[in-house]
Amino acid sequence: MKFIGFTSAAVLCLSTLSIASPIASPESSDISSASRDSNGCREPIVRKEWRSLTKNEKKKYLAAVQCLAKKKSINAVPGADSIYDDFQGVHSSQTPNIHFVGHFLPWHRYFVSAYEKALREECGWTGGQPYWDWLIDSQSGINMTSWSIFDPKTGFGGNGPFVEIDESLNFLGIDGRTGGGCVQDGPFTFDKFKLSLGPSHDVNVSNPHCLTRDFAEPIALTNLVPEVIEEMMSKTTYGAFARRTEGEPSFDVKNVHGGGHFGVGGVLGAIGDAYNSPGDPLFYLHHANLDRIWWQWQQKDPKRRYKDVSGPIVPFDYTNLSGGNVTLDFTINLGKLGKSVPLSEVVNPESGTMCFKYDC
Ligand SMILES: [Cu+2]
Repeated sequence: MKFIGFTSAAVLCLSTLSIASPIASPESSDISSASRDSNGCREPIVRKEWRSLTKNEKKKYLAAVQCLAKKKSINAVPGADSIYDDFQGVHSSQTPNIHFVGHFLPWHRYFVSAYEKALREECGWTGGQPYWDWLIDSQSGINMTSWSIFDPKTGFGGNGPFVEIDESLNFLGIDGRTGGGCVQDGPFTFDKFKLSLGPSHDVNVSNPHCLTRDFAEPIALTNLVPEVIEEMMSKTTYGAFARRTEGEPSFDVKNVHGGGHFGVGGVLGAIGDAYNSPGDPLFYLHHANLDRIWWQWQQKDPKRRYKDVSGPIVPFDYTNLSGGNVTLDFTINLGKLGKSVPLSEVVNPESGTMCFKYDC
C-alpha cells in the first residue's frame, strides 16, 4: 500500500480510515451529541493532521510551542524552568506507573489534552493539537530525512548529527541509528528552544540543554505499518486493543507506539527516552495520532467502547497477579498540571473535561 503525494486533508484521512472501517455509525453522533449536552462540550476542538494545517497555522503552532518553553514554570517538578518542562517533568515522574498498564491510553489522552489547553490558554494557539499520521510517510517511499514533518520551515526540524555510542547503551538493539546530537535546523535548535530536564531521570535538577534526535529509519519503516494498525483495529475489547498498541518494550513484535518513539529518537534522542520523551515537541503529535487510532476504534461501536477499559494497574501485570484491572472509576492525575479524574471522564474525548475530536 503506497500513499504518495497526498495533499488534501480529505485524502489524508484515508490512510487509516480505510483500515478503520466501518466508519462511524449513526449511533456515534447520537452518543457525542448526548454527551455534549450533558457535559457542556458543545463545540469540540477539531484536531487535524499536521499536513492539513495552512502554512500560517503551522507557523503559529510552532511559535506557541516555543512560547510555552519560555513561560515560567509553575513548578510541577523542581527542575522545570518552563511550563513546557513542567509537562515533561510530570510525564517523567509518572513514567513507572503509566506505561504497560490499562490506563496507558487514557493517561496520555488526558496529558496531551492538558498540553493542548496550555498552548491555547498560555500561548495563543487557537486550533486543536495536531497529529502526525506517520503511515503516510512510512508508506511514501520517501527517505525519512525528507519527510515533510521534519522540514526546517514548515515542520519540526530534522535529525541531530551522528554521535558514536557504546553499544551497551543500546538496550533495545536499535538498528540503523544515524544521529544522536542536537537538532540542527528548524524551530527547535538550542538557540530557540531549551530543555531543562533530562537526559537524567532526576526531575529535581535543572540542566539546560538542547533537543536531540537520533533517526533510526529501519525502526520507523518496520513498525509504522498498516498491518499493525489492522491488527489493532481487529481487536474487540479495549484490553486487547490497548495491549496491541503498546506492544512490548522490544521490537520482537512490531508496534506503532515504539516505532514512532524510537524511529525518531533512536538511542540518544529525547523522544526515545521513556521518561523524557515529551522533551521533543513531536511527542505530542505522535501521541495524538495514537489517541486518534484509539478514537477511531471507539467509533466502530461507541455505545460499548466509550465504556470499555481494562488492563493492569501494575505495569506488565497482565495476569493480575500483583494487582487488579483498571475500571472506569480508576483515577489518574497530572500532578500540578491537572486535577485527578476517573477514567470515565477520559474515555470520551467529547466529554466536559476535554472536549475535542478528530477530523477523521
Ligand atoms: Cu508516555
